[in-house]
Amino acid sequence: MLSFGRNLKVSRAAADFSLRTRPALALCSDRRVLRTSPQRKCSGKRYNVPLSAEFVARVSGISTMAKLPYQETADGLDAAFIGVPIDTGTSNRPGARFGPRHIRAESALLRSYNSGTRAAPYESLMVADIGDVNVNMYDLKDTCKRIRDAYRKIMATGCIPLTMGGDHTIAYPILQAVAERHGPVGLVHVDAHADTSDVVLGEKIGHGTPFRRCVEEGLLDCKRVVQIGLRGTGYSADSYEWSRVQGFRVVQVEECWFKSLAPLMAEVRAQMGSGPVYLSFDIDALDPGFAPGTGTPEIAGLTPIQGVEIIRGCRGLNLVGCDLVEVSPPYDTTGNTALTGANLLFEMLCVLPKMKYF
Ligand SMILES: [Mn+2]
Repeated sequence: MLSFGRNLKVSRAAADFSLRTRPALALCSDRRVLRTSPQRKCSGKRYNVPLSAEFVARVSGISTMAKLPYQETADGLDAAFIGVPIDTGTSNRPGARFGPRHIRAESALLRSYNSGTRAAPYESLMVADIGDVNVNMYDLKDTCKRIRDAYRKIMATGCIPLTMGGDHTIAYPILQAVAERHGPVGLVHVDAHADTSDVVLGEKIGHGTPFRRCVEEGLLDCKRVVQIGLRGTGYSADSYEWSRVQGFRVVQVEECWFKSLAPLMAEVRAQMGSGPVYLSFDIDALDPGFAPGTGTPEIAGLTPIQGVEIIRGCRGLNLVGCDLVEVSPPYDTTGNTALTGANLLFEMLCVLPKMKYF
């Protein structure tokens, strides 16, 4: 049994444990308490605390995001990691259905504190992994309905979802549920592609269309939408004209090359104001040299540093949901794309409202 948490007191006890090879249960004075709520009762903390690799081997245990506890619903949580394992909306290389489980596996390398920003997420918020949406691999429209229904329940609890994709189709039903709760939201959309096509191969639903559908349904506050990192070949001279006509700010990747994106994010924060904001981060925004494990890679993309700058630049915004999509493990031969995704999700957690910094 490895279900104990970490604080200074327990760390000392756990160090004793490792030296004396005493059973982990000895850390908990009351086994009945351990069975009901192992993390919190044992650590004596108010919040869930991931198992620390100082005392529990990274490779051990059931694979959850950041080695957090698993629970079935979002009840009682401030933020939840959740997987949406689909790639049936993908137009090119498949594999994103395996994204959540590979992000979880690589996330075993994450630690509790953000040494760059001094954010302490597990001293600030109640967080857990709530598993995956039960998708329909044979019917994308039914999958969208299932996603919307699942996120309605999450949003009803007040919990902020941190989603592991899955292809980018999922942003549409997620935003349906988010907007039901919050009204039209601002959107920070980081991507190589605008994902605003109307119809692809005669279909309205796919990973190239979610933000067109969102605009049609009034889910976005279009003056508070920014798309960052767009690039690659297009179908016409004015590939991003539709976005601009809606009122979106479009920041093509050429505007990002060789620069810190901190100044851009100051402008984005002014654009977003105090209203609710959703952050949608497609891993293909990063250059495929850094993140090759994705379905529709485009050369000359953002660096991981710029990706982190964008997310850290969202600190102070009224974030109501975040996703990290399009990690495709079959094309991720080293696991580093999934690892990058896991780190970016941790960075997202570290900028949520009510985060404490030490
Ligand atoms: Mn996308």
